[in-house]
Amino acid sequence: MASENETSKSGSTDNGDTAVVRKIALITGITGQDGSYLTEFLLEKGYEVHGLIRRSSNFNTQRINHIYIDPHNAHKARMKLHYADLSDASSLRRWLDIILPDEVYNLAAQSHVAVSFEIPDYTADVVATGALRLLEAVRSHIDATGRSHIRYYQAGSSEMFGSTPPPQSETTPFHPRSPYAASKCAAHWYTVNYREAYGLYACNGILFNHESPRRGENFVTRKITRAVGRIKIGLQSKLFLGNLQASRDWGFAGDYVEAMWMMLQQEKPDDYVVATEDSHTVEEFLEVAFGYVGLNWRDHVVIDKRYFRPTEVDNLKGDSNKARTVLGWKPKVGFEQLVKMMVDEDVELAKREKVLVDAGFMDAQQQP
Ligand code: NDP
Ligand code: GDR
Repeated sequence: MASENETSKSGSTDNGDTAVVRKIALITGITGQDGSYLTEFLLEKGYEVHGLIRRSSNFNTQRINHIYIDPHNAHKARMKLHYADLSDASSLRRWLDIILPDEVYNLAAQSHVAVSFEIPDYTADVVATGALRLLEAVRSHIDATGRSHIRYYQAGSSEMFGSTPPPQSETTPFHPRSPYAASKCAAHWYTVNYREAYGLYACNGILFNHESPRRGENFVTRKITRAVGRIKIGLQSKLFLGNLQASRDWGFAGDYVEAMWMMLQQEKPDDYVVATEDSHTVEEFLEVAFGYVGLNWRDHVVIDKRYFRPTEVDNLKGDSNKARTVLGWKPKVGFEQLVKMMVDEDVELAKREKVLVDAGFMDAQQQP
């Protein structure tokens, strides 16, 4: 049976199946945490999903390998990957013309706040100008093809609120505190401008921090849960961290990608804050994560000044009333459940590493 995003076409394919016209999504940043959850979510809804990946000297598709089907199996493979880069405008336009997507999700970014102080120029090029390049590619693609039904999602961030005190909603002024956050503000306003200037169906999701077992290992939550797993299994003893007093509104990435999709299903495009409305300090995260496996974080954590930022964002806590009432979205996973989910997975991962270390295939310092 066709799902809500498929339309059955009369006739049959070479292998006798009924042909189906599917909605097509194009995702930048498909190899990232959110890209992987969004792809699973859209495949489940019956979409054909195309992801843009950038060239890397190592394979960078670990988060989506489990859903990858060799394209030679053409009738089974509904996720397809293509080389492109947000710094390369012509590649973006070319893939739009070939893929003909119904929905475009711009998730690609140099997404690490601390790293953006080290590579500000590159961060602005990818996060701010990259979003502009993609918006312009969509606009010119529509001009050339008349495909005006195309919808665009921009991955905005609670970092844009920066030093403005909580609770933060769609009407809260931005005060960015890093090159990353300032670049996300630019991307936000480019998106608003393309909506107003060209009538593009374009939405900004202003998402508060969201985590998962697939979170990059240099974000604080995953850094902590990786260390908890490795300390518990005996592969590590110390964890070096920076500011423990910052508060974040942490949700589960799997819940948040659903909100992205919901934004693009509305009659009119708009901007939405997505948040749990519950905030905790890094120290509270440590308490729950270490406590869950019977450890005391104070025995292991060492404060290292290198992890402090030139300007910090002290306190983020969202007001997601609009998303809850208009989209009907709400988070399913709470703070403690999220921490425990991540610790459980990372204890299992550390056990597998231990097997490799014991067999001499891996150094205890090394992480696969
Ligand atoms: P990740 O860092 O996990 O993923 C970023 C993705 O962008 C990766 O696929 C990466 O590719 C890709 N990428 C980086 N640079 C380029 C480039 N120049 N061209 C093309 N692709 C590129 O981020 P998340 O999944 O956590 O976040 C998704 C988006 O949401 C980001 O824009 C982030 O800034 C934003 N966001 C995230 C929040 C969160 O809490 N997770 C909260 C609010 C906003 P590769 O795998 O090769 O590195
Ligand atoms: P954030 O996430 O900056 O909120 O950006 P991160 O996990 O990096 O930092 C959260 C808080 O923890 C403090 N901290 C440390 N952070 C890191 N990374 N490493 C440490 O050792 C450490 N010690 C303390 C930080 O100072 C900060 O206060 C994330 C990213 O996903 C962005 O892309 C996204 O836009 C925002 O969330 C919303």
